[in-house]
Amino acid sequence: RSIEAGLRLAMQRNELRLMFQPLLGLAENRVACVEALLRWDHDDRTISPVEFIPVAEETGLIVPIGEWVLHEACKTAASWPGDVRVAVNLSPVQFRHKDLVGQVKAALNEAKLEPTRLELEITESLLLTESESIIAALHELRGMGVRISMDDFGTGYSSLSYLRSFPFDKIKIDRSFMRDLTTRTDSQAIIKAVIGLGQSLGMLTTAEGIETEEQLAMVRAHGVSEVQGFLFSPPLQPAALANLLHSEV
Ligand code: G
Ligand code: G
Ligand code: MN
Ligand code: NA
Repeated sequence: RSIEAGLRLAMQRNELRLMFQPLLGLAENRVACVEALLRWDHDDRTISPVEFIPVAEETGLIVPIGEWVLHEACKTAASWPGDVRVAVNLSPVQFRHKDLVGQVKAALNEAKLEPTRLELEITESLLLTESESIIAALHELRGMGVRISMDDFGTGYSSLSYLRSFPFDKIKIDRSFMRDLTTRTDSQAIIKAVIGLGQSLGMLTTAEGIETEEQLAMVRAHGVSEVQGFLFSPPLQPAALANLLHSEV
């Protein structure tokens, strides 16, 4: 497959890069966290992770690619002003690799980044197996001070049980719930309940995919901690993100 062949060479050819999307903290009214999003520039086009992450997972290439993402994200965050955190998406396949915790430690050390400045985003599918070694790795990372977020919450099979298998720091509510927020009362009720659930469990909540002022007003009224979406900012080039952060200090 051509994607696989190209992906094998992508790192040595420097074809991978990160974009950075800021999350706005509503209480502070400033950037609370920035999500690193992988891009692959190949053959005159930019390939979305939606296309190549599945191939990277099947072939195991996600392990070295994920390691590169960790190092690059930590290095970039170390240059930002203030205490803004960086969020990195992790694939379940990276957890099956034995030394994920060691990779995270190495990335933090090399960048001289405090562990409390790193967030790791995992999806519900990681916890499908309820594997003890995965839960142990999550606890070890959290014990170091790294924050663990549940990404795309609400799209998996049994979301609520996962909240009992691990004490997440943050729940990111999937953007599919924002799409019809202003027209469907059931979506509103779900959002309100999930934000309340997060508050009861002592977890921060992020509303993903906020594109309109109406959506923002609604999630704000329900007490969401952070918003992410095109209304506040799309994913930015590293320099543009750094400018945004410097304009805040
Ligand atoms: O940025 P974009 O909307 O194209 O991202 C599409 C999907 O790819 C999202 O689900 C996002 O979580 C995932 N993704 C982006 N960057 C990374 C990454 O570095 N590692 C992994 N595993 N997934 C990523
Ligand atoms: O699955 P995950 O939440 O990691 O996916 C992040 C992806 O969501 C990024 O690739 C980003 O491009 C995309 N994204 C971010 N904000 C918005 C938004 O407001 N609307 C839509 N449709 N996508 C968004
Ligand atoms: Mn994410
Ligand atoms: Na998401």
